[in-house]
Amino acid sequence: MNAYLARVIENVKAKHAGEPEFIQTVEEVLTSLEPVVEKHPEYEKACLLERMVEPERTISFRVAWMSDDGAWHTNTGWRCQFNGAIGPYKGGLRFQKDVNLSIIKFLAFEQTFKNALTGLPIGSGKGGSDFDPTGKSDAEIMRFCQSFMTALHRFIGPDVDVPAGDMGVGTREISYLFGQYRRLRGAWENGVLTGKDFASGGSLVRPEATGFGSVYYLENVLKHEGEDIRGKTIACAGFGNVTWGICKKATELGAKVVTLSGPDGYVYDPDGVTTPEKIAYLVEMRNSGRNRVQDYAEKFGVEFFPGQKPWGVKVDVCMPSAMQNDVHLEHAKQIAESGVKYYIEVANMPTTNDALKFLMEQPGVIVAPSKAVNAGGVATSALEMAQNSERLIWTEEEVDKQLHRIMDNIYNMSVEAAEKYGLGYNLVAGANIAGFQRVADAMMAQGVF
Ligand code: 2IT
Repeated sequence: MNAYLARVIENVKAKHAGEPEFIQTVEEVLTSLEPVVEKHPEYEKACLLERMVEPERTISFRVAWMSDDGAWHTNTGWRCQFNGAIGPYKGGLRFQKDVNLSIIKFLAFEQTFKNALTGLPIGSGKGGSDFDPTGKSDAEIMRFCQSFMTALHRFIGPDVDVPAGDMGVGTREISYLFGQYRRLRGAWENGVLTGKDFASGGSLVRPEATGFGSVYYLENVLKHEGEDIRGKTIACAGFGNVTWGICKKATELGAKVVTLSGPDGYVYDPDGVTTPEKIAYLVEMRNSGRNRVQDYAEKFGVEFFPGQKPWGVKVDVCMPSAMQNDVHLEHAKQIAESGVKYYIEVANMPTTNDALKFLMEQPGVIVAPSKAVNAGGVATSALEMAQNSERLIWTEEEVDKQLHRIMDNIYNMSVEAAEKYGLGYNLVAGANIAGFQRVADAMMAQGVF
C-alpha cells in the first residue's frame, strides 16, 4: 500500500483505539483512495489526509430532562462538525441508547463523502445522544428535545451547521428542536434544521427521499445489467423511515419488499409490503415507540423469525436499511449462497469491512455503497435549505425531479471516477473517490486549515 496512506491509517488506529466504528470507516474509505493518493504526491506535503480524518470541531454536552413521573435523567449529547470545506456542516442527529462518540464520528466521516457526492454545497457533521426513545411519551420526547437544543443552539445556524434526523429523530423531534431554537434565538431561521414538518418550512418529499433515492440508484444499477426493476423481490432490514420510502417507491415501480426487521427479529411477507395499508402500518409501528417488527407479522398474518436477520432469504436484491454492522461475514456468505445478485447498502455502513470485501469479490454480486445509495436524504435536505433561503415552497414534482437527477448524477460520477483510475465497474471505490476529490480540491484551494 502507498506509504503515506498506510501511515495515516496506522496513526488513526493508534490514536483512536477505543473507537472501532471510526477506525472501520477510515480504513474502508482511505484504502480505496490509493490510486488517487499515488497520483497526487502534493497531498502528503499539505497533510491532506491527516486533516481529513480530524474533525474540525466536536462538542459534547449534558442533556438533563424530566420524565413524566417527575424523575430526573441525564444523557450525553454530541455534535461532530467534521468537514466544512464545501459548505455548512450538515448531517443528522441520532437518538439511540448505544450511541457513543465513535458512532457519531464514523457517521460524520461518512457524511463528508456522501454530501460531496450530492454535488450540493454541504459540509459534513453528525450528532445525537445516548437517549433511548423507546417507550417515551410525547411530552418526554418534547422535553428531551428542548433540553438538547438549549445546549446545542449556540453552535449551529443556517450558515454554520444544519442538523437533521437520523435513527430515533423524525419530523416530530426535528420540529420540537426547531421550536426551541426559535424560542432561544428570537428569529425565524428555518434553514437551521431540515426534515421539519411542512408547516414549519419542511420540504415535500423529504420524508420519502432516502428510500426513493435508493430505489432511483438501484434502477441505474439494474439498467447497467440490462434488467428492469419490475418483478424484482427485495430484502430490506429495519422498518423505519428509510424502509418505508423503499416500500413505497418499489411498489410504485412494480417491485416488492418481502422482509423487514427490528431488534426483535425479522418478518417475511411473500406478497410484499405493497398495499397502502401495509405501508402505512410501518409508520404506525415506528410512531408507537415499541420498536418491534413482530407487530407486522401479527397484524398481517405472516411469518416472524425471532432473533434472526433476513440475510439468506432468496431475493433478487438485498437492501440493508437498518443500522451499522448489520451484515457480518457469515451473513455475507449466506447472501452470496442464496444467489442474490444486487447488494445495495442503504443504512450507513451496514456491512463490516470483511463482509464488504467478500461480497465485492463474488463475481456474481454487484455491490453499491450506502454513502452513494442513501445520499438522496441529505440531498433533499439541501433542497429544503434552498427553499428556506429562497422563502419559497417547491412542488412535490419539482423536488422529486431534482432528487432523481441528483441520484442519477451520483451513480454516473461514481462509475466515471472508478473508470478514470482503472478500477473497472467499482461503485464502492468510485463513490469514495468522487466524494473525496471534491472535498480535497476545496481543502487544497483554501490553504492550511
Ligand atoms: O445519514 C444521513 O445522511 C442522514 N441522516 C440525513 C442527513 C440530513 O442532513 O438530511
